[in-house]
Amino acid sequence: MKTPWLLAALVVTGCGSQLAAIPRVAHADAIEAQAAQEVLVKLKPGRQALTRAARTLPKLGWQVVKVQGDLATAIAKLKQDPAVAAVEPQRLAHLFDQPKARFNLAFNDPDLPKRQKTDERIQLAKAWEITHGSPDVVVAILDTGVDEAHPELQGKLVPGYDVVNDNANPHDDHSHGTSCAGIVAALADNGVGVAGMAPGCRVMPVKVLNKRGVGPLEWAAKGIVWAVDHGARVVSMSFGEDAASQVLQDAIDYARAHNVLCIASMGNDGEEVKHWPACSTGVLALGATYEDDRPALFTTEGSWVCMAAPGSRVYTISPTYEIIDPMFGKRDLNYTYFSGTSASSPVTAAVAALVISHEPAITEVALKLRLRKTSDDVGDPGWDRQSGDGRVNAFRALTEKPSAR
Ligand SMILES: [Ca+2]
Ligand SMILES: [Ca+2]
Repeated sequence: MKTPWLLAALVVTGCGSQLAAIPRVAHADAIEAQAAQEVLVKLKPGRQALTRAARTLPKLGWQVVKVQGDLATAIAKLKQDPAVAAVEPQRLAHLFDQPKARFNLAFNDPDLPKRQKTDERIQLAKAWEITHGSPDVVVAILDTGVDEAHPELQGKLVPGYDVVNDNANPHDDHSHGTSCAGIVAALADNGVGVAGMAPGCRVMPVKVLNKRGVGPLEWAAKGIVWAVDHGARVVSMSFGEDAASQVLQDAIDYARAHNVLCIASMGNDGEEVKHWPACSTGVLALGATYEDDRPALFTTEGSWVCMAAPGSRVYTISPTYEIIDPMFGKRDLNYTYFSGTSASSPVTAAVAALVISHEPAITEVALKLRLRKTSDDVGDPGWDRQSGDGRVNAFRALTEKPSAR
């Protein structure tokens, strides 16, 4: 409800017996309706007050006059009155509308600005005005597991599976999987750290890679089937093998037959190298872009790339315990900047999860098309070998429904 504070001021500053008839506490709508039939009149010095005055502003020389009939006619008539110096309609002041949501105004997570450039590229704040994601929509992260005790994953995980050790505890002994999971669904609005890009959705951790980040494709195939059978709508795979695999293709076909979208990273070779599942039929293969939207120089290129997503310095979570990588040394604790096409897959998985939250009935085929055709063209004009159709755009994916071309 707009507050007509100017009218309230008039009631207070006005004085004299004429005010007695005006209710002190009137319904705001009544005051607004009354104002529509009032005119403010300023008299020339020394002129007599108009007898019709309902109220006065004596120190300013103004009167409030009630008008019968058409306001414009009354104002025109008053303007011709030689005693009148000025006349204007009673106008309503109102509080300004709340400012439009700016960058990440929605949540209080203090480190969200560390992802600002990325989020702005994919129009995430505008997408969040439509949906933060539904807890019913589950993204399977097929990776090295997760730090299930991470404060930013509390309430954000559904039960997962450790294919490597064949148990129900997909604990992350590498860090890669935790960072991917955080990109999708890190806890929002808890006053710490970051927020996932689909913070209302949930993650299913499926460990298919060991602590060195390696695993036979049999594990990946088993992981895909397990994720599909346990309710995932999206499978994000930030890994690859350099040879074609029929068992992997069969698992992907199984996912697609169950309306589950499979997303895979192209790789970080900086040249054309075939990896599977990126090359597998029916997979959404993702290249990476820098924060300024250039296709990343490190991204693996090829005719099979479908689209791209931010994959440079994406701020996310990392395990709360120490992990020493034999190649890269000590991993960052709790939070980290995460780069590579490994980031592009979960970014896109999060956007896909937002779209499914908004349109639960969307098919895997339609979703793939939607993500591709609502992306923003980057790099060389049109489809190109680094970024495919373009860089994912969360807001456009939620609001545009392009037809098949
Ligand atoms: Ca947070
Ligand atoms: Ca392009």
